[in-house]
Amino acid sequence: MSKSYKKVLVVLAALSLAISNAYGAAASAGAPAMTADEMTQGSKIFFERCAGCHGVLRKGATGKPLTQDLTMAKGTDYLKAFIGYGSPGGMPGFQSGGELTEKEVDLMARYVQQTPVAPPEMSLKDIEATWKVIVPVKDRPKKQMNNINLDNLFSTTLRDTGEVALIDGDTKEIIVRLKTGYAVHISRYSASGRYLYVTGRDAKLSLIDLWAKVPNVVAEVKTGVEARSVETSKFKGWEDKYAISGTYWPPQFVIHEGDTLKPLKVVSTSGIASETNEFVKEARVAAIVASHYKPEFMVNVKETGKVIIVDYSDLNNLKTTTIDTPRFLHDGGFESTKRYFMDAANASNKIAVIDIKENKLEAVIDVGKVPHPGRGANFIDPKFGPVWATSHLGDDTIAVIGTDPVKHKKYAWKMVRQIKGHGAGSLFIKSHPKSKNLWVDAPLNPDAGVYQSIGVLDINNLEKGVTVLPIAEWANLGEGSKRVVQPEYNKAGDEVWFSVWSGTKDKSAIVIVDDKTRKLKKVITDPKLITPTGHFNLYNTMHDIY
Ligand code: DHE
Repeated sequence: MSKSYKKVLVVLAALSLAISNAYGAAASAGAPAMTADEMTQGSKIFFERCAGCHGVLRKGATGKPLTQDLTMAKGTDYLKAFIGYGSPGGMPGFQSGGELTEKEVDLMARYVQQTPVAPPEMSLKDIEATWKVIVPVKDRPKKQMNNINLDNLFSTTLRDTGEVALIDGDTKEIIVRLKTGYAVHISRYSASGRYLYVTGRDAKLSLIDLWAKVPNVVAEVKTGVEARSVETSKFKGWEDKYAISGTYWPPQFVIHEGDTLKPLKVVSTSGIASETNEFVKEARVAAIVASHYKPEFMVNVKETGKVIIVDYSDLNNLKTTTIDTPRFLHDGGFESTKRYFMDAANASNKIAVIDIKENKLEAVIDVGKVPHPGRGANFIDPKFGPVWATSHLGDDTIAVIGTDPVKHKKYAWKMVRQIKGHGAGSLFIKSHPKSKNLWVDAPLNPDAGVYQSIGVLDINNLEKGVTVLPIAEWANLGEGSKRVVQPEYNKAGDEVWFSVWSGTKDKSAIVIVDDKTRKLKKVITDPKLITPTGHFNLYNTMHDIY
């Protein structure tokens, strides 16, 4: 267990103890009894499994609110069934999926009936105190010291070991596994392609130098207690200059020096929500994208429904533009010209389109239930021209949205097709400019036949419907949940990579499919390839190709 994660647990344990001591055995009057040990365990499980969707203060976003008035009214038995077996709306079954035991489910059903407690804030000084440069810039190589074809490098999340595996996209060999944050979440590359930034759920941000003989972690910083996002400055002249990290807790974003991670600026995101005009303390930072047009970052603030456009050209006189959108912004990406940010307000079932050239809201489009695009998929629809697509967590549809206001004006910012994927519980959809395929996963579907497979559609014949490929079966792994997650292309756009994600004690794999033939090309297995989830091709991620 990493030091910083231990620190998080110590903070959470201290908070639980404080509650227990303050309230006796049970944290809250009327709530089921819990011992101090159970509260500590509950805090740990809640942080690892629940806070991401329901929020630290449990006010809800992607997941339903779990405030005490609501949970106590439902009662322990109802909550146990819900936590254990999930719901068709996207709540995973933690017992049926093997993540929690029956005893832990019982504990969590009681835990969520206690009063939620806010973890501490973190100032620039607090963040700076966690900052560590492991290899100073002056001691780093002046040129690439390895023979890796970096453009085709993949950084694969090994979720539960808190590592990333760097995989050579040409040879399919694992080059190295590197320790990063706990329950590592996403990887992003610097605009030159030299550096890789990885954030853990514990808000530990790691900087990896890809030019080193064997790529290594050269700096680290802890930006908060919980995080999901990181991005880097991509505008011409600002390559590798800054990184930006967003945290769920504290609700804020931090701008860092690109090659050292030194924290330079912290900006709070708590504030007044769009639509309700009410103050939201826990206004979490979800996806962040970087403009290719201007020195700007687009920061999604989930609960307030605001996109904060941050001009990073002058950090002392920071200019921001705040755009109101529907609430509960989560993930999103650019359409093919990169002028419009297609942004999922997931709990509002809408996509907000932000014009990042004019810095204004261009359109809001109703789509299916709980859109979850990842960064989405761009392709040329034979009838509607350039389009961007999202799949959904809450239903089995794929929304296809026209994105060309110049040559296909009448289709622009309209859902021009709503087609069937292969099941609800989808998280990611992907295509590539050189491909005729649209790939869609469904890792959170309750049916193993669905979550262990992938759906693929022919872009030129979308009416034909989805073809389902049994990716997990192809991996031939034996026992395990084997959720198939996140299609990702190689640089050439002729291979698609999928993770087959099982538990920590099971075998997992990466399955590579030939994009043209849709046939199995390679299965990467390794005893150390534990819980692979996201994977990020350097060239495609850096250039926002998807
Ligand atoms: Fe993610 C992206 C948040 C659960 C794999 N995830 C994101 C982003 C956010 C987010 C805000 C966008 C980052 C960006 O672009 O800057 N994810 C959350 C959650 O809050 C949630 C729902 C619950 C939680 O507790 O974390 C959650 N995510 C998961 C998973 O369970 C997944 C499937 C497996 C894992 O590794 O944890 C998962 N999330 C991913 C991946 C991306 C991602 C692979 C990047 C997609 C991309 O194409 O860029």
